[in-house]
Amino acid sequence: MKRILIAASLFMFSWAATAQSPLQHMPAGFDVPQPSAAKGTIDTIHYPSNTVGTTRRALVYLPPAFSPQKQYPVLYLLHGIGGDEMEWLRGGQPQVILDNLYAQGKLADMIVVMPNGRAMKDDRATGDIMARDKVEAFSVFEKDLLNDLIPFIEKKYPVLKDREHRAIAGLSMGGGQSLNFGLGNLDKFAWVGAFSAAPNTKSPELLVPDPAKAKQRLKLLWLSCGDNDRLITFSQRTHQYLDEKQVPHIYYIEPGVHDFKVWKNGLYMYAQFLFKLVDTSSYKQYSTL
Ligand code: FER
Repeated sequence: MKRILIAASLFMFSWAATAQSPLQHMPAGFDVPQPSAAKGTIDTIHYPSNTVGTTRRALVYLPPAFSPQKQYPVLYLLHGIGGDEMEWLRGGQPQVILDNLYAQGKLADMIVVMPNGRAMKDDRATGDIMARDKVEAFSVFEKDLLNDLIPFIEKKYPVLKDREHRAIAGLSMGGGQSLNFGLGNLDKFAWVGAFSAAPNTKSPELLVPDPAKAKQRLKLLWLSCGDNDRLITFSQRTHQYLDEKQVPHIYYIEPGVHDFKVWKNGLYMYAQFLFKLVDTSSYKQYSTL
């Protein structure tokens, strides 16, 4: 019995030690399809949007071991200003990153929804993507997401519906949306991530008007950016405010620019935290290049 206890405590110790060391950024092959890795599936869904008045499209990644008998947490993964629901798939191949992480046992089972975050009738990324109505549509998406898409996903898929089983993250404009919508709706999201957040990110005082509440409700707040991204100021000012107000968060700056290298790494690292016990004492280890 004593021996079993010693073995068990050694196991717990090594597990805890692993859990506390910071995640390494993308190892070689993390985004290359591995023949031995089981593959998830990608559905295209169409949902009715009262917000926009159209039927809208989104992609849904189901993990390799998906079973309709189980219930899953959900990550909503958002694109940037030049993209649409296909952008992550085309530029980041998240399904490859996720399949590989599952093959290594590093990811909690979850469903990943990739919507179109430009909530307007013509939501294609064509013409002047910086036009005022197109940029405005990225903020209209908050209503579409909360009132149309999430309820649709929750009817169609076997998902857990509480805030602790719902995450949001995105790249650039999608990063700004994730911060705005996630921090603005702490009753809906406990996991919030922004990769290279864009100028649509609300000012820190508006994003987090009640730091004590954010601190209490958030499971994880992740900010990452490339050190040579000219938009880094939006991550920086958010990070500074969060530090001042002592809201735990990960601020991960890596060598890089405004591109998918940084965003894929962001997804690789952020996804591994999701829907697990998080040790906030490891956060400060990320705040370096
Ligand atoms: C801007 C510069 C960049 C801006 C948005 C972006 C709305 C977004 C970039 C991206 O999503 O990649 O001035 O204003």
